[in-house]
Amino acid sequence: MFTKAITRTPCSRFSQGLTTSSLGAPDHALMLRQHALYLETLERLGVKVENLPAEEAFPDAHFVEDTAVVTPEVAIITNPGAESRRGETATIAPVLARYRSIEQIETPGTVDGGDVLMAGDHFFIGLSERTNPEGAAQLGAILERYGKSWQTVEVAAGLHFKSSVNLVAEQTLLVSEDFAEHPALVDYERIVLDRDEEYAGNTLLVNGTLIMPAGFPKTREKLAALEMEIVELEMTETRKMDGGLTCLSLRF
Ligand code: CIR
Repeated sequence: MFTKAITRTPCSRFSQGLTTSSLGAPDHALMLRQHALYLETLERLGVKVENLPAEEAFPDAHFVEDTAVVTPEVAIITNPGAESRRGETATIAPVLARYRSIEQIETPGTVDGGDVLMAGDHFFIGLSERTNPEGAAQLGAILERYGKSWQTVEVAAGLHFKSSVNLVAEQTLLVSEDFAEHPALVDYERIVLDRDEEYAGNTLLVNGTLIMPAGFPKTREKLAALEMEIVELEMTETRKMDGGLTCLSLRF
């Protein structure tokens, strides 16, 4: 059960953040409306949201998920893989320190929280352009000290591991075709996304409800088999900046 989430208002320069998408320039006013609905949805699901003020110096800073890995016992501040995002952790660490003891990933290790999937006491750490083997090893060593197990998984396509693989029930993963038969994931039930709906893979499980991006009917039908409440949110503006539902919050 998540009781808390940390989020951040997208800054006015958010369209200058990093992106590989060719979906066009995002609209700030629409982004703020979509972000507000996201916060409202979390609150409705029993999560107390602490929304931090926009950070004009860091246009990707509302993707707070990348700045930390939060377990029930500890918050591990990451060292984001993109140089332009390194400074984002400075304002997150003091907030998390109110709730958890703090650990830190150090250079030359890099980790983005978007590469880290918590499945109970087991952690998948994606190796990507943002998360390097040194960062994964540091994170794994910290997790072990708190009684957790972990493994690395190569991220072939997409920005982060959670662009392709997410937990939608205790033992069920929503995965892209690339990960459908991945040996690291075979102990889980797997729901496989259609190629043309891969963006919907970034679905967020919050207290028994699935929050998914709006406009992916085939994925919605597959998820309906889980017999859980499903909420669809418009994610068009976040998607233009390579982000998804999980990126916009730290939940614990
Ligand atoms: C970036 O490229 O870093 C941002 N524009 C998007 C980060 C998305 N974060 C995530 O998937 N956890």
